Amino acid sequence: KTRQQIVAGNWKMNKNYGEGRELAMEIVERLKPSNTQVVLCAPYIHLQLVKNIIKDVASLYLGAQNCHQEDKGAYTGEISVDMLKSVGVSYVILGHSERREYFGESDELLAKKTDKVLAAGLLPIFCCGESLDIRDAGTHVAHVQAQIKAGLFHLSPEEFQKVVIAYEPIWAIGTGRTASPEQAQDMHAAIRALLTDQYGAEIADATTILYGGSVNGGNAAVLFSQPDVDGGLVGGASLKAEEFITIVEATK
Ligand code: G2H
Repeated sequence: KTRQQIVAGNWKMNKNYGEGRELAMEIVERLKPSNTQVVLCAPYIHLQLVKNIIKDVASLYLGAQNCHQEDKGAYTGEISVDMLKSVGVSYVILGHSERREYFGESDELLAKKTDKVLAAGLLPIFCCGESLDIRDAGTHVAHVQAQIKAGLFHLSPEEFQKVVIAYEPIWAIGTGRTASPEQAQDMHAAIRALLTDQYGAEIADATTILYGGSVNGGNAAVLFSQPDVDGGLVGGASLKAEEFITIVEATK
């Protein structure tokens, strides 16, 4: 594929400091050079350590799982984009369904966070996806398109070109139930069609759209072979170096 392929490991709230160090070191050992960008989205306290471990590997990037929408100030417990940038973060996951559901993140808030990430020169991995109820009602395409419009379509074309989109059907997250390759492809094509309407074919064709939701070493190759699937956002299977590398090697 000509588009940039990306595999991002979303460690979520897993791995203590020592375990995180071991995982990052094993990934560095096992990773073979390729054009696929591999992003390690570690918990905040691991970021500097992971950066030190991966810094000499050209295809490895550091990612955060969230950020705050303000520059700085009295926001106890929060982390700013400037802090992330200062330890070498490149990518920031925004709007993961777990953040939307458990932390009440709205489309409006995510639009603000997107602006902050881009203003800092970082790259958003903007998550979207529907619940099982919405899938069953048949309104999933409209739902996902509405999330993208609300979170991203205030961006200029120059800004939007920096965005990576991750489609993660909520019913496939951590459940072992993956979207079929056809279901993933259909949604990715619908997203790209929406991007074409808003930003034109050239930008839409160059946008990396990741699939997420129970991606593993066994299903990655068939998912990533779909024409509009440009890699994955991987949770559980990113916690084991060998399986994560198998998933990275499934990109072409
Ligand atoms: C979806 C994914 C990573 P998992 O949340 O963002 O997690 O691969 O465990 O379903």
